[in-house]
Amino acid sequence: MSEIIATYLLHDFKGEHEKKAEGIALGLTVGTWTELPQLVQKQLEKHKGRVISVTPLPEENRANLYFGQKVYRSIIRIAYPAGNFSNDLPAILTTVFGKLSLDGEIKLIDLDFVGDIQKAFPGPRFGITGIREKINVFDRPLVMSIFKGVLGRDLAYHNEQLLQQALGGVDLVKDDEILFDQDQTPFFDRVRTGKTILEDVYETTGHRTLYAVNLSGKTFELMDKAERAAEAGADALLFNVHTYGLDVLQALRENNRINLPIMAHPAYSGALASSSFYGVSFSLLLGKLVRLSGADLSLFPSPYGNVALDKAETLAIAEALTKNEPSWKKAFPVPSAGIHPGMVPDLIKDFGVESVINAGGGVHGHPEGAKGGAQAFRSAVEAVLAGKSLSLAAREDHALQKALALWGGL
Ligand code: 1AE
Repeated sequence: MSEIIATYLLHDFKGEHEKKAEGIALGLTVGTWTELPQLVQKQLEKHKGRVISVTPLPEENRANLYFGQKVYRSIIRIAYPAGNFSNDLPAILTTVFGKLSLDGEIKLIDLDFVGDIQKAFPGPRFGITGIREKINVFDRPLVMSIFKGVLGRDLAYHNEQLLQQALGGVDLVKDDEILFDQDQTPFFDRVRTGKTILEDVYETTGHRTLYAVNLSGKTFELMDKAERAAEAGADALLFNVHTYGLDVLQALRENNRINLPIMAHPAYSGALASSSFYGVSFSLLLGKLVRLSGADLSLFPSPYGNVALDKAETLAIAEALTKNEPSWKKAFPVPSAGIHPGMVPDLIKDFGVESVINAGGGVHGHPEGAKGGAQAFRSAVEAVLAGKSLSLAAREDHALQKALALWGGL
């Protein structure tokens, strides 16, 4: 048997949640039930949604205050037979949270893919292990930096930033998600010149850095553009998946001519997942769904930076990306936004070694520029893994010392 089990958080003002759950299970599958003749009921039985559980939650003052009245809360789980939809996320999401997302105070918390339906979703092509193999780093969190302040600048400026970041020792450099294809630094020029620079760095230092170029443009142009990027020698793709849709990510992942890691950016996901009462949970959207659609890395706001998420939520995203799943490789959690070297001990404590530490301003804002910023991150990681405090490590490390003096952590 193959089915999708949806878990919802329900708030309402009457408290008849069993009745509501039954209404959803029938409404999103066979429509009405008890009024149907026996024969029709028999025919439709295999399409009928099934309420698995309705679990009342304790009253919450915050919810009562928000709605200005007493609110009843519960977690409800409903199973939808896989025979009701084609094996793709647009059909699944339309079934389990299509009209329902517009119908009252209800939030989609999780989806379980039970049985053969798992095979319809590829998961990451490379995953954590595949990316580690590409750069030959296996025993520490990876360090990534982000191009900053490159809008309106020319290719020479862009390339110099790339060089400095790579010389500082970052493992990955990604485009800013707001850098689209434009005249000063066209997409394919960034790919080609970036490749030459990073090859030179590898030959002179032995350090391998991968560059994730922002795949942007009209949806129908993406496939061809990504194929040509792969041919031109791109290392990886950055993809603003939530403005295009998860199924577009999956289509890129499933194209064997695009044999590249894909980095999912969380831009726009806040519009879908920020509410406590509506929308979709962050762990489902930025964790499970981007993983099974094929992202190798998923960025999300950390609990400590300038754009922060609740810590439990970030840990749930990381868990969804890295949990053992027979059908899908693990994807790298990339807690991001406002990260500086002083946060490295917390990042490693909370997200472990199988994560990517990612910073833009925290690299480029370093008093000695991007190279110094990158070095400070690498030193901070080294110190934490050696069990040293950052302030102790900074006594012998100039770049780290300057970073901690600027951003804190000494
Ligand atoms: C959550 C995404 C973070 C991101 O893409 C980005 O550009 C962060 O920049 P900084 O590190 O906050 O400067």
